[in-house]
Amino acid sequence: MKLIGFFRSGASYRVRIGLNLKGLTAEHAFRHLRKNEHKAADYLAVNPQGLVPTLFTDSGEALTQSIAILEWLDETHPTPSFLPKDPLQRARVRAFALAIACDVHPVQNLGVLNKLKAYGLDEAKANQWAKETNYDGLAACELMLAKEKGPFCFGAEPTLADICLVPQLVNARRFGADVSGFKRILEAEAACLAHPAFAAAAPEKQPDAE
Ligand SMILES: N[C@@H](CCC(=O)N[C@@H](CS)C(=O)NCC(=O)O)C(=O)O
Repeated sequence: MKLIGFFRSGASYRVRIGLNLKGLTAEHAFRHLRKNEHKAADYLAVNPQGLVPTLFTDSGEALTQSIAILEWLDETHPTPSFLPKDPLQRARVRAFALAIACDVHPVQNLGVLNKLKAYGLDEAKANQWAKETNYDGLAACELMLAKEKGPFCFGAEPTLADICLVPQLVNARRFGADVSGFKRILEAEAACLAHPAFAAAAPEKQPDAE
């Protein structure tokens, strides 16, 4: 397998965690987002949205969208599962993961921030937008965990929820969101960061880290 990503990309970070949790190794290649390498013609040919990550399977198929990639990994390598067995808990885990992947991450993404600036918002206001998006989204996520046992988001094992949470916290802090009041989220993050699969996937540990 080959993963095309970028060290600071939260969506790439999710897939790195997923690969590590499954005990899989992949060749890593990079597209520098600030240098617009993800918009080059050769990359658009495999990822028409011009977004990282893309995962190439061993048979050369290009998979896009981190959640779809993680589901594919989970379906092709079922152990350990990214989802609990109980259907209700599965729905809760998915809801948490999608709250981040669909409703927080895309709204504060580089492309959106660049668009806001192109429409006249200055850098400080664009960053404020990203900070509030992260804070508001994570505040809702904290409430979603209120009745869930730790130490991970949904119990004793990491799930898709943790895979989405940890990278988003990096973004939230980068934009200055104060996450210190989110006790359950921080408990889950601490459990994740102590887990080798999460630790090895950290942005600063990647070969393209600056
Ligand atoms: N929903 C997509 C999001 C992918 C995405 O937005 N990737 C970001 C980096 S985290 C990106 O490529 N941004 C470049 C841009 O917005 O131009 C996924 O989960 O894979």
